[in-house]
Amino acid sequence: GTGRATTSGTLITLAPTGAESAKADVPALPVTVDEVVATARDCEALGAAVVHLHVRDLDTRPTLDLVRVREVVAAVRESTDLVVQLSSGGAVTDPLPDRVAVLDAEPDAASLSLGTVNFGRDVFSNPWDLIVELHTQMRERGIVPEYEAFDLGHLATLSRLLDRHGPPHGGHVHVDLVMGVPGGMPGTTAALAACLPAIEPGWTFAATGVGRTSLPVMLAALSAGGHLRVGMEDTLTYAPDEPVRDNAQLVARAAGLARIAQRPALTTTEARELLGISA
Ligand code: KMH
Ligand code: ZN
Repeated sequence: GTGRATTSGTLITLAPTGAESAKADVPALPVTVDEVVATARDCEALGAAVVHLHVRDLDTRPTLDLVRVREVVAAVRESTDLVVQLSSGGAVTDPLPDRVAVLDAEPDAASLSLGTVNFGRDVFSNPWDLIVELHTQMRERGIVPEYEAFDLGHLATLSRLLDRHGPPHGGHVHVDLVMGVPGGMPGTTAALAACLPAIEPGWTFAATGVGRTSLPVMLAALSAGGHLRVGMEDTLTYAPDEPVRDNAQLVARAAGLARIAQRPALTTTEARELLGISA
């Protein structure tokens, strides 16, 4: 494709927690309801428009327990205007049916990973039938997917998915390139550029680079007309030998670079319009 949809602004998605880091190792990681709400509010004020949520239990471990997931969704909705996007990726150890069941919490949006990938020493399992199940359930329930590509081939899977199973709820296709996972595509400008021809006209894309690839991926995405995802799910080091202080520090840097690129952060209202989410 050539005519990727562009907007005058940058959609910034905050991924504050993830499922892979332990609170004991990263004390600044938001894991309680209050911590998640506080970081969501701070980051909304700095330019985040979407929050990508993984939920932790009272022992700070990742959980897909629906009571807990609903509690966090409600608390973030109560205190912010952010688009609430639940992870359907969960943790690498989560049973696939439990990852589908998070849709019962009725988020505005949910992530939808497009293929199985090695994830360090683990395997992040996303077989075709799961992809179709999540896509179909989201269509039926009025949840907007954010497709996640960890590798170039995942974009071909997205084209095949849409050909066979129709457009997502809201009609707009937004795909996040998750780069720099050990086992997925590298977090480099060259890899991002290699993805561009596979992004079809009318789609929008964001990119996030895990670990030290955060900054080069961010700059490459901005220069290519893409959007951004940042947060402590993906990045725990702000600069060499400097741990991330909090999510706000990462969102502030992303919003600053978006401003410099003359594509300032979209508001939550603009983000809903772009993603096809009704207010
Ligand atoms: N926790 C990773 C194995 C997603 O949220 O959709 C998968 C992940 C993707 O974070
Ligand atoms: Zn995630």
